[in-house]
Amino acid sequence: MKIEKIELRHIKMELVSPFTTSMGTEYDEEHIIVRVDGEGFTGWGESVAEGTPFYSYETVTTAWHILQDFLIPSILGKNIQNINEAINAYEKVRGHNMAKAGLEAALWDLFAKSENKSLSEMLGGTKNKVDVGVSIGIQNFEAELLEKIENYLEEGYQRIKIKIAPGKDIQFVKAVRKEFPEILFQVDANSAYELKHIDLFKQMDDYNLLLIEQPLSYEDIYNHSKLQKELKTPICLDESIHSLEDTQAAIELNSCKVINIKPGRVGGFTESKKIHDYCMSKNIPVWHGGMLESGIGRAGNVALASLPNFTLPGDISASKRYYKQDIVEPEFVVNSDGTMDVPTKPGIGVEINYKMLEKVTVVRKEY
Ligand code: OSB
Ligand code: MG
Repeated sequence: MKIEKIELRHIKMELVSPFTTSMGTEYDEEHIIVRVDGEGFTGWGESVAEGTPFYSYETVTTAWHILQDFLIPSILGKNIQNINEAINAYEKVRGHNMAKAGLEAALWDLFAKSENKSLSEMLGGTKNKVDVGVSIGIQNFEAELLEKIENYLEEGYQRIKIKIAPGKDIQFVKAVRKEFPEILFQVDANSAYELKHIDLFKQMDDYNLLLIEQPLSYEDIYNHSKLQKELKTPICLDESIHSLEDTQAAIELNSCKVINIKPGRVGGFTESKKIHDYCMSKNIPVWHGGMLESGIGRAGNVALASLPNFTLPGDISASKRYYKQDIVEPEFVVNSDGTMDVPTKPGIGVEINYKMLEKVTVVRKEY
């Protein structure tokens, strides 16, 4: 496949409602859309680096720099036989996983389209529907949260995740469990706590949580192993896992019992598949995280989540849960049974809504 042209777009999309986590409040989401053209085919990917370096050290600006000055020059104009050849071309670049994952996603779409296969098929997916959940930001009042949950459950979501932060945690957990004793329910701390908060997490053991996501520091594996030893509830790592090696360390040390996979955080679908396969061999369930993606990134997430060891519902929600209008057609919807259909058309399996894409583009550059 001759890589003839690459385009980057810095996009900014307004969220339907502000999203508050222990890291702050987001009103709109900035990402980079990567387009790769070759031999009459067009591939699309999304880099999930955000406007701020709060979830990850990467930002739209650092990802743009790494893409423009290192990743794109390593493959542009070259003849690339497969994805691994592309990855090898930029293997000297350390870190910057979100920049890498955006480009790799566009290449997967390009190769899948050229082979007339769906992305799910290319990745080794085995499911035609994936189980989905919803991630709800921190609310000011319990009543607001309960109402939101009620509405999402009515839409079919199979699992509720709430964000927590010190002072906004156990009382919300109690209120949700009281109102909804049976639902699949989990919390995400986004690294807001320390080992000294262990009693709080022990209290959470009484509320039948599916898991506690990333309670401690964003690079930590060791302290999570100390915390997990004291808890019945499974810990799930998100921020701390950047690679297969991190996954192996976390599982060997019993730092968690579940892994959240986000292709952006681990550098692409190739590394995601390795983590998925390793976890499967160790009987560790995985689920697909989310980064408030547009439909372009979401399409890739749904395809990846169709692999067999994604056994817990993902943070993969309908387009309308995030944005008034998505930049793909058809938009992603949740079925009443809490599943989402895996696209079957070639590549990402959805069309680009160019009018919307143009509308949300802040900067566009061609290489
Ligand atoms: O920690 O899972 C997270 C969004 C941005 C950054 C980090 C996280 C999240 C979410 C949203 O929880 C999940 C989604 O896309 O629905
Ligand atoms: Mg998380």
